[in-house]
Amino acid sequence: MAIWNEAKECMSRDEMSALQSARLKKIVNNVYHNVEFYRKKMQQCGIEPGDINGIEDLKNLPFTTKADLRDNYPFGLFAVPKSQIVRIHASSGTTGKSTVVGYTRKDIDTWCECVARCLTMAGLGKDDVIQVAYGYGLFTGGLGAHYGVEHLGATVVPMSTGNTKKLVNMMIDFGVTGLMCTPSYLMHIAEVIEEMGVRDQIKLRATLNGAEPWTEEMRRQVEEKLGIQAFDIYGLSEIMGPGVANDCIMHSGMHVFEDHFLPEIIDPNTCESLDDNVTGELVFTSLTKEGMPLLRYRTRDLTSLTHEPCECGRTTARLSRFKGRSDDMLIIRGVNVFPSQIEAALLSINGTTPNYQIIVDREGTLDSLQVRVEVEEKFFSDEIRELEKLTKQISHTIQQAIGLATQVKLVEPKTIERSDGKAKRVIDNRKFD
Ligand code: DLL
Repeated sequence: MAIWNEAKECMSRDEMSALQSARLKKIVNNVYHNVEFYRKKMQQCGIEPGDINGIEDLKNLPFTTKADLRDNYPFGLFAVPKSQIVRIHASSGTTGKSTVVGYTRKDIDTWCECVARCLTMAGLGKDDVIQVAYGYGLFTGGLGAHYGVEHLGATVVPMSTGNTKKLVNMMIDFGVTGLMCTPSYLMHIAEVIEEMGVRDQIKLRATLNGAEPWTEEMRRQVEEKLGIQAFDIYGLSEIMGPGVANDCIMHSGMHVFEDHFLPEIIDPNTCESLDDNVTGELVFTSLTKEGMPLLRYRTRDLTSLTHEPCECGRTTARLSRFKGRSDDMLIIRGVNVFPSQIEAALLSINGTTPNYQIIVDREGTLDSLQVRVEVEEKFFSDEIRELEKLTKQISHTIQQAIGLATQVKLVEPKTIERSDGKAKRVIDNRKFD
């Protein structure tokens, strides 16, 4: 099995810690002297760069949040003069100002290398033809993936999102073997391939899917549908974009490129560090970023870490599949519910598809939860009894998973709106003001 950068992906834990410590000291010194925001924050905490001697001192550094990025809009957190910034990306979010990220030439090179590592993990190489069907533009998905494919030396087909039939036709005509898009768009592409009856004409082998949470069950379904291997790719604009972590052929967690991004898991309420294999909020410190290095950035993503070496030979820490984001968590009748729990429950049942929507309403003071899910066509042609049996089975399984009674509505295939970017799974009609 090929590894893109064996020296960095397979080093011993001691070597990795030494590298991270040296890089951390450098980055802390850099932000202290070049970013007023960090200098003030560190002064408020009574810390000077000389107090940070290695990763064991990480816990003394202040956190950074999305609000800090917004408050310093647009360029307040840049650590280099604007003349050294060669690219800007931004994410809009649902409220307020965009969060803006700037990259130097070296940052772009690092990003390309990280994406090339991800593609290599998925078994792709320079002989492959890879379609990028993430959105191109301010979103990091399209351009981030694009330049990574070029760096690998493979052939990139910059599809962006939108015309799915054209994408499928080109997949056939160009002999496409790799595809990068969101998991929900991959499901839609699989449906279109089925509708067009061209499954036996595609040469697709591997897909890299991320930018939104998805479950193991969804991965298995889509792999089976297309006869491919689907890999989970993680990233966020504030830290880099796609390519912060990726899962390997063992599919037992996403390897973090720890030589560039130092991960921690904290309790989101107390901010205390948590041990390996305990779920909490993922926090990253940039170790090599020049344009906009961040200290202890709170991602809001909920997952756990392990430092056990992987059977693939890589020694880098791995993240477990994401449970969701702390701000995705719904509180329904006082119970904490993550959409991923509902997805996993749904897809454990034969005949359901990963096309679903969660609708939360409030009647008087009582919250109600409805799950609309598409089921295979045959249930609608079968006797009504079959449909009722399946509805009952699904509500029972969801209730077991989340501890709440749920109204389940089975709908016919292609009733729920498809997305070519991040899917909108939850419609929360409650008013909180
Ligand atoms: O979504 C970057 C990206 C593009 C990653 C393409 C992978 C592929 P943002 O728009 O800043 O950046 O959103 C980042 O998306 O904090 C997670 O909540 C979520 N996310 C990204 N990848 C995954 C994944 C891009 N594999 C936010 N699993 C992150 C679960 C993911 N959630």
